[in-house]
Order: sequence, then structure tokens, then C-alpha cells
Amino acid sequence: MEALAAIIEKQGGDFVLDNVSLEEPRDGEVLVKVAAAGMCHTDLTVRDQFYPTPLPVVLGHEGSGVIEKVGRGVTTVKPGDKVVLSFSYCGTCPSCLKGHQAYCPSLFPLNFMGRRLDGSTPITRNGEEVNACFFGQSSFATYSITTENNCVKVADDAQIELLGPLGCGIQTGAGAILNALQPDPGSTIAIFGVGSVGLSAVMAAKASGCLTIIAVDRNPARLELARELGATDVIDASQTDAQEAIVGMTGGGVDFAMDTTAIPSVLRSAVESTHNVGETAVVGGAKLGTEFSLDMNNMLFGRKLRGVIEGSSTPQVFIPQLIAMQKAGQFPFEKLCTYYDFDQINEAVEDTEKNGTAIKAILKM
Ligand code: CXF
Ligand code: ZN
Repeated sequence: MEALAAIIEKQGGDFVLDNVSLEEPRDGEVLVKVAAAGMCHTDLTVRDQFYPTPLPVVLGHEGSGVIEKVGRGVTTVKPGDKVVLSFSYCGTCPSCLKGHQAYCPSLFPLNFMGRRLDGSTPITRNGEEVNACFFGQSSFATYSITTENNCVKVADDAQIELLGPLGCGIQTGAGAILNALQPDPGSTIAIFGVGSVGLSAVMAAKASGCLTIIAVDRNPARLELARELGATDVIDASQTDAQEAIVGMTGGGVDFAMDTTAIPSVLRSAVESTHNVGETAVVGGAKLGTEFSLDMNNMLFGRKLRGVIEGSSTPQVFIPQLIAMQKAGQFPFEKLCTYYDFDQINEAVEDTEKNGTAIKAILKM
């Protein structure tokens, strides 16, 4: 079938809208009519080739829409179902079977290599293969061939155009708190970088009963929104040494910290903002090969650092939880979102990374 897709043709280039052909869904796959797709920083890091996804490629990994067709063997979704698309995992390895889908050993090939595991791609343009299967979905397109495992079924009356970002950025931030760090009520936490991931973490920290929630950023408008969403304190890192301020205001450091920036020096500050036995989560995707340093004796005092991918979430469990929290007014992630028409995709990029005016851009197909 024919679809309109946004293609990255060269490193760092603009998205180019073009007509493509999609295969029929194979066994275990589904065809989704994409309603909307959020833009995540990882789309842009792949555009810049920080990860070796081959070009030309159709990116987009926060899609949402309606199932149009299912391939053989698909049992959990059917045509007409509204779905949020999340990341791809094999579903059969010990990690997936234990509920650690985000740590599936096949995560990298399934999500970043631009192909199915057998080397095929469902997308062609003028008879030439185009890389796809990005996060198993390549949803910067009017239709997506994805897999059953990528789909999270939502209610028939769900506001489907809003929900795509739950599939990556929002669950990454919220899950780092609710699934990974799991702060006790009354905890203190510092969140470094309050874009969509960090702000989702702020809302989750508030919902968890954290009583001191410190947001750190260099963008005053984002810090203001962080306050509105639950931050008790904000630090403008362009004016103030955040680590010194956090250690000072908490009398020794926070219980938990989280780095969303993927900047080595900021990650180090996050770790050093925790007190002895404090725990830090690193969630940002840095360019492959990026290294950072820590003071070994500082770590010796019981500090912990852990990596968290996709909020350690099982999407089919966690995304419905986030939707329920949003309905109850405890997780107003819609406040982060700005809509764009699909053909405004390059404006959405500019507002996301240059102007910083869009926190979570959502493209409506
Ligand atoms: C990514 C970050 C890099 C590893 C996989 C998950 N997060 C989503 O965009
Ligand atoms: Zn993402």
C-alpha cells in the first residue's frame, strides 16, 4: 500500500516528505493507520548518526493510531483497535519473560538497525529499499508496519492523538521514578534536565510523595513549568552551581538523582548531589562511545548509579497505568505537548532543538 513518510536521507539533514510503499503485514506484524507521532530526542540523535542506524530511514517511535490489518498469528489486537506504539522487544528471552523487556538483548538490532532481524525492510520508495523498523515502528508516516509486541491497546474513547509520547519519552521519565528508583514517600530528589523526560519524572516524583523535588535546567520557562508540575525548588544551572546548591539546601545531598541530559559532567554532578547511599539514574542516550568519570572514594560511601532504559517499563502494563494517572489528574503530561501538522515536521524539529519552545512536539498525520 502507499503511504506518506518523513525520510532522513543524509546525516543531520531535514526530514523529506515522500511517497513510499509498504508491504502487507507479515506473521506477527500489524498495519497501523498512524494518527500522530511524538518527536523524541533519539529521533534527532539518529538523524545526526550518533547511533549507526543506516540511512535513508523513516524514523518516529512515539506513534499512536488505529489497527488496520493484522498478520497471521496476531491474537492480542484486531482491526479497529486504538493502540499506542512503544519499543520493540523479542518477548521470548529470559529478560523479556522476567518483565525486563527494556533490557532485551535484541533491543539494539530490533530498534535501531533499520531492518527486521532477517534483514528485510517493509518500506520501499520507487522500488528502492528504505530503512525502517525504527523502534519496530517508523511512525513518522501515515501508515506503519509494526509488531504485535509494540502495540499497547487503549480504550475506544481514548484521545489517541495525545498518547504516542507515552510509548517512549514520557514512560522513560515516569518509569525511571515509578519502576526503577521507587522513592519512598517523603524522599528528596533532584532531576537534571527538565525537557519531556525530566518533567515526566517531576510529575512521577510528586505522585510518589517525594517532598523535595529539585529541577535543574538552563531554560527558565521549563523551570517554571517544572514548578507548576510539582518541583518544590528550581535551579537555573546557567546562574548557579547546581551540585553545591543541592548539597547545601538538603544538608548533605538528595536521596535520589536523575540525569536526562547525557552530558558527562552533568551526570557526575547528579551523582555527587546525592548523599551517602543515595541513588542516581542515568536515562539519556549519549553518542556511542561517550565516557564519563566518577570519584571512586565518593562512590565508596554507598552511592549507587544505574542505567534505566524506557523507564524499565513493560509497556502493556505501564502505559495503561500512566493513562489512568492522567485521567485522575495526577499525571498531566498533556501540558508538555504541542501539536504540529505532519508537513510541519521540520518546524517541530526547530522548535524542539533550536528554540526550545516545544517540549514534546506531536505530529498529526
Ligand atoms: C533510548 C535511548 C537510547 C537507548 C534506547 C532507548 N531512549 C529513547 O528514545
Ligand atoms: Zn525516544
